[in-house]
Amino acid sequence: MSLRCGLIGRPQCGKTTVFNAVTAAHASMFDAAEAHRATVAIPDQRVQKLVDLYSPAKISPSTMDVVDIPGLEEGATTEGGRGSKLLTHIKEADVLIHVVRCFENGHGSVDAIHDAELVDLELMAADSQTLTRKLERISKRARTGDKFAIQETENCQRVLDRLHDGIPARRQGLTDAERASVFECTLMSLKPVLYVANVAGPEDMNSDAVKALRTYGADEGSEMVSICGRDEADISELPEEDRAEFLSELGLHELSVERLIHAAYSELGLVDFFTAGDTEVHVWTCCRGSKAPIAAGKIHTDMESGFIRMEVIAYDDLIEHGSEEAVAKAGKLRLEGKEYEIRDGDIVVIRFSPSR
Ligand SMILES: Nc1nc2c(ncn2[C@@H]2O[C@H](COP(=O)(O)OP(=O)(O)OP(=O)(O)O)[C@@H](O)[C@H]2O)c(=O)[nH]1
Ligand SMILES: [Mg+2]
Repeated sequence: MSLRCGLIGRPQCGKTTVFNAVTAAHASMFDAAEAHRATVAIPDQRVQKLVDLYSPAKISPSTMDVVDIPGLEEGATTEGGRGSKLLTHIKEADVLIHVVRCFENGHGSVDAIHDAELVDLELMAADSQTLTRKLERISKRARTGDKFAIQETENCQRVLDRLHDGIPARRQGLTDAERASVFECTLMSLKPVLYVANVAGPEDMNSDAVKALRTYGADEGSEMVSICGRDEADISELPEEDRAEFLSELGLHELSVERLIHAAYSELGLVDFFTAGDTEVHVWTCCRGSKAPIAAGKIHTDMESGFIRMEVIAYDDLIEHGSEEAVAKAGKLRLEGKEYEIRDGDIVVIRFSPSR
């Protein structure tokens, strides 16, 4: 399952430009009403090393679906706004990549925080409608004295009140009970956010606007990356062998897609592990701290339900010793049980009893 990223932001903040920089999809900036969508392989240098070792017939990297969601202007999400398609895209996303304009253009001066807050207002307006509908539904049951409905009503009402005070749900410090009560509403202002400061050039990578946005993000525990959208979109069109040189001219070591992915993984607490052999090298993604059966379930549900044990080699050990046999000889092939927490870079073989 791909990591689903939704690009949001004020009109003309550079969403489509960043989309092109990240996906090399060459989307037109002029069909502003259309959502653009692309799937990109998540770059991971370890995969190439594994491919060199195993010479697999097939390579399956982790992938990321990126959607450039247009039109989050004022009023877009309110009843009658042209918002329902837009909202579906946002609701489907695992993480919202919020692009904030940190370059000057004809649309007024740079005010990163103000712009970010305006986008949040739209998300909150939609969330407020969703919560109000839920409250209408359950308050009838609450009036009959249904204890569960009374509790749900109180929880949802508290979240709604704070939305009306202008606090996005992800900044509300929700209790577990509140979180559970609003779960089915898929609140947009509760989605994890990764901020992208879209700057004009490398000299602006640490501008005042960028610093302000970083602090704003840090207040809610969100990551921020700066991207020279326009330059990096140009670079993504170059042949692969030429990219590094132009990137280093911008003072960058990694493509924007790599920087974004690192930030998204850290924000969402994700890790990658591998299955590797001569048929396939496959990258799997799961939450940091997942127990072995849950991780195995990413590969196949039978592997979770019938989990027996996991044979694990750490990526660094494999590279150091050069083969699975050599790792085993060095005593570094581990047998792990149900309580093992998967680590980033584990190369695993699952032993399980298949269901009948
Ligand atoms: N200087 C500079 N201009 C940029 C940058 N990124 C985008 N632009 C310009 O800003 C304008 C808008 O860029 P888009 O990528 O179309 O912005 P958008 O958010 O997709 O716009 P809408 O879809 O219409 O809301 C274009 O003229 C871009 O060339 C950047 O990093 N630096
Ligand atoms: Mg656009």
